[in-house]
Amino acid sequence: MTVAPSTSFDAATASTAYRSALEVIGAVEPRVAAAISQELTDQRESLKLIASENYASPAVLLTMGNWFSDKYAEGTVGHRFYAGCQNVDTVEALAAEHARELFGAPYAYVQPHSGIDANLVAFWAVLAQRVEAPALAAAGVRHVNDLTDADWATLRRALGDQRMLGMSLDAGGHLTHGFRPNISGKMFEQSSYGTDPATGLLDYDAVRARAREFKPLILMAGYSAYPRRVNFATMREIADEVGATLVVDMAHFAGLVAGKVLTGDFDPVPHAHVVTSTSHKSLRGPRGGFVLAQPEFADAVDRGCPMVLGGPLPHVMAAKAVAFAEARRPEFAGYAQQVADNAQSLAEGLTGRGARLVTGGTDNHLVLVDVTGFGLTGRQAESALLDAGIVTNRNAIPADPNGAWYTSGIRLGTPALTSRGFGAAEFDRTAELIVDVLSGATPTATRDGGVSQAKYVLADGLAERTRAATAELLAAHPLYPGLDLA
Ligand code: DSN
Repeated sequence: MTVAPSTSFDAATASTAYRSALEVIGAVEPRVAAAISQELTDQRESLKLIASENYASPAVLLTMGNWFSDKYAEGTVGHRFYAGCQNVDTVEALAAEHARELFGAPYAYVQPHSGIDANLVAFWAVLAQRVEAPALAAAGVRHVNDLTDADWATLRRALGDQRMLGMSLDAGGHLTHGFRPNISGKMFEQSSYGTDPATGLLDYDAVRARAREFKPLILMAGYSAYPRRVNFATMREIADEVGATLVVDMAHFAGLVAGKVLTGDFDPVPHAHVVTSTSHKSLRGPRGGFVLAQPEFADAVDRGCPMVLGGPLPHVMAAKAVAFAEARRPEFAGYAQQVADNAQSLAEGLTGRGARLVTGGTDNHLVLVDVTGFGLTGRQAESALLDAGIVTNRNAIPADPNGAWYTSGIRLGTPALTSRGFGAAEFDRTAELIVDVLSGATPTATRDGGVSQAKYVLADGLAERTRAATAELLAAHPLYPGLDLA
């Protein structure tokens, strides 16, 4: 069973709503109204395989365009620093309630604006709970403002002297897990665990050995380009053994957790001290973040605003409530299972046609293709596929010979096209088209006789033929069918 957002709304009503909205917008700045319309056309016409993107329902999207956007609401439900937050309280409480119920979590904080914000909230909550609180207790005070200057200087040094162990970037980890281009890399001394060079799979013994040696405050799990499940029960055992706090970033696979595809040891919520996520991606909600926590971290997480967040976005919290309510419906589990099944079909379609996948396959929503077998860099593969109407993104693979810019991989995800109603047959056809394009792309020579990492030529007519084939697939599974802006 596939469940597209298109099946869950009344097309005539949504068309009226959007036509009216565009008329109102167009009366002020017609170019913006035109760009909004064009974006729908472009999304309808592209074969979107970006693993982190999806299509939210009209109910989610419409919830974001209203006067909640105008309200400031620093603080928490019932405890705001501004008057007049009664309706914001309603939607924030609803979003948190739905999140707790959806994920079986004791506590949910729905204010983060994005995934990086959710991670920062989590990291500061761990620092507050594990480093600051004991320092305040030792000094016999309740608040940092009550510390002597000398104690405060000591605490600041202690806060800046903590360690995080996370998955390496080329194994599929994320920049916000302690890497230098992100502020988390400046907050923590970071070390990484990778994957087994032979299999590409996480090696839990190696993670344990590294954790014993490095003794991190935070053991970070989660990924943006690892195509397999992670055993969070084992990660928690490792964290407990070395006295670390387990933080799991489930942004990519939250939809599979919500839809009960990832359960037991593979569901992070019962095992992690703190779980962070985005609400879009496989969860199919609005752009935003949220945090789930065990009770001992709840108060510290609640201080996310003003610790690291600006005023919450009430219109987005309202949309989170709508999206979480959608994800609590039984049909969302069908959608999530289809996302995973489709990833299997895509993986089998690719390997059956000679492509090499990192880890040899998938058991989540994404596959990572090593394109060096086609004689291409990730950048060439990404561009060649785009020429042919297939939207992907290049990604490093473990021990990538082409570095983080050109890379040697492309990452493909199934959440968006599954929302359009694609099933196994469509993903097998998609695999065929991808292999055709990659096989028909040839890197060009550089002036000095080398091989370009960026430029390539496509076989005659290949882009046009592939575009025609993708158009056929997309026409059979229209995005938001019946939604008519004209
Ligand atoms: N940008 C997201 C992704 O594509 O995975 C993660 O931050």
